Amino acid sequence: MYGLVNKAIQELICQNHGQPTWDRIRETAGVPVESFVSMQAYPDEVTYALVGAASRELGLPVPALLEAFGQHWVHYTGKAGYGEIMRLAGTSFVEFLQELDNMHGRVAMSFPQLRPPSFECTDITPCSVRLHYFSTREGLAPMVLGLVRGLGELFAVRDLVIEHVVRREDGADHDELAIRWSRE
Ligand code: 1MF
Repeated sequence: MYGLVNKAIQELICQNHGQPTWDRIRETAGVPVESFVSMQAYPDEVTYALVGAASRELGLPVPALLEAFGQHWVHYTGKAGYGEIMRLAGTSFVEFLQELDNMHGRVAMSFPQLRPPSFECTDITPCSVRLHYFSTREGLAPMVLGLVRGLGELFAVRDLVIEHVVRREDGADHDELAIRWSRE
């Protein structure tokens, strides 16, 4: 994944636990890179190793870390200069979710090594949506939960509830999140 992802993980951990903890995590993960380059594509193994090492070092389950990371990603990319890409993608919470594939398409035009996931929205009502998540990668659905939570904050969605109702780890071909809220 692009270095931007690893940088965002680094920032989250440094913010919450400090530089010395991050240095230990990087070392346990066997990652020699001290500062990631945003526009450089790194092997996925680097990202998975960092998350695994953080889980052991902090005593937190991997899914909990991924969810926190997804939530952080929305705010991180907002301030890292991708706010414009994000704003182009929609003016409301559901509109944004519906535009995710187009947004990734725009990013992929400039960054050909991007392997974007794909999203589909069904069962849309004024206060709910079902989000289908298709990915070439495994185990990242908890991150998408966090991403949706972060977007909810961005769009000031009230009483957001997200349920992971269909799971690829149970043999389904993709993940599905049932999302509802009281008002936007
Ligand atoms: O393949 C990749 O490198 C990759 C990196 C990040 C693919 C996807 C993503 C973003 N995605 C990560 C979790 C899913 C991974 C998977 O299932 O394969 C999050 C997608 C997302 C979902 C909900 C709401 C917002 C989301 O992301 C917004 C977004 C997506 C991509 C970027 C920024 C915001 C992005 C921008 C520039 C990139 C890479 C990703 O590369 C750079 C970095 C710096 C300078 C130039 C290019």
